Amino acid sequence: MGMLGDMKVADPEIYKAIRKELKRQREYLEMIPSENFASMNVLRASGTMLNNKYSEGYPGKRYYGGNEFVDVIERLAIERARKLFGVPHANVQPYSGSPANFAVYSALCSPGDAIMGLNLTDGGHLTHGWKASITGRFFRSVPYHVKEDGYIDIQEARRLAIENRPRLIWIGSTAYTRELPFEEFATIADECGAYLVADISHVAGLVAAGVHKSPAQHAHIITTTTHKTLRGPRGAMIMVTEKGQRKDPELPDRIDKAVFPGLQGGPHDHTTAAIAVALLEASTPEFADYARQVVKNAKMLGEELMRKGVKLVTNGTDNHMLLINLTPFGKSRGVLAQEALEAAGIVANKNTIPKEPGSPFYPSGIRIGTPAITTRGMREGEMREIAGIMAEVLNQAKDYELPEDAAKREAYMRRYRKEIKANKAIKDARIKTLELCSRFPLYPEMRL
Ligand code: DSN
Repeated sequence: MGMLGDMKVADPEIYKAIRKELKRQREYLEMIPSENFASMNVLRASGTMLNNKYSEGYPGKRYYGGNEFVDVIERLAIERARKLFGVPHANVQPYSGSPANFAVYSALCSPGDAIMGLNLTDGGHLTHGWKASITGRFFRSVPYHVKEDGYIDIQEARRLAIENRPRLIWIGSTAYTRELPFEEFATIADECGAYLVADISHVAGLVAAGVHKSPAQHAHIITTTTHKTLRGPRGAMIMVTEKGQRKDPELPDRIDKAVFPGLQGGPHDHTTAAIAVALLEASTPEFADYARQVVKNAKMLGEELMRKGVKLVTNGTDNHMLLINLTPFGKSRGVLAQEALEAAGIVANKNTIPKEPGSPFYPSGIRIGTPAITTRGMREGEMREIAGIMAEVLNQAKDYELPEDAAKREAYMRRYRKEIKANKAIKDARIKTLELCSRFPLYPEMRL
């Protein structure tokens, strides 16, 4: 019997949707930089009966009985996180990245405190103080930006930090393609007495493999999701560094209390087990090879795209991600390009670019990444092929222009989708992406 047992009979609707999703993942090039394909063992661990347990508290100090084996699992996850990232304290219970970040605020800040993070449309994350996030409403958010060349404006950040004396400074991003300047931000935070929190959600796998600088010597706290380049289950961790402990010996305890009972109830023990499995995998030489290849692939993809006239923010990448600026490339914008790419079998996401002339919902960029396609085994040769396909698709979409009048946009999109699906070059591109996917089978051993 397959992974889903008798679900085909017991719940045919969900069974069918899961089957279709597996087929979609197998037959599309997954290029959203925050997504990846977890190993079978990570999926197996997160699909266990650990789902059934309540374990409020921490190993050895639980509010429920029956946690003998959950304690073993959580201790292993903590130990592996500490070793992999070189930190003295790890909390593996946050449900995901946003609650992890909010737990950090709740451990360190009071409502109204000044906080700083990279502005969302410059590549920062919602939870780093964006106005639509609760973090931009509960705290006095002072965003810093990137410069004209797309690199973080360290001088502006320093000036703002000295003027505003923030309690907490974030260094991290969702759409920044260059190495994060941990050291420079540590100097700024130290100068103004702030806590420096490195949110390495995107690059955690690269940091673990030594392919991206580690923040462990520079930040006081590190947060990360576990499912992006780290290739684990959907979850998150908060780590306190030695520097953090020196600044405040109570910090580990304050973080733990902020997660539980401050913000969360019972940890998701099945996720904790899967995090532990992923951390063990991430400590292997094979994973280091994988992470190196992720970056090589992103660099190659970027070079090839630029050779074909596609403009990239910062003209390239140091990590797993590329940010395409569509403004010089015809009239098409993120939403149109995303749909055209998907019709051709490439899943990417529309994204804001620095000095965004549109809005977060109708942005001017496309964000792509190589973590998932590298997990499938693709290398530089395939990146050249993909760059060719992408450039052709973007070319097909480039003369379409979203109406200024928001009321006309829905009808326009319906017409656009029809035309794009009927477009010969896009149909040809779809044949090529299907062929590429079939050369690099995903989860070949998985039976549903
Ligand atoms: N959704 C994540 C990303 O795509 O980067 C951030 O929360």
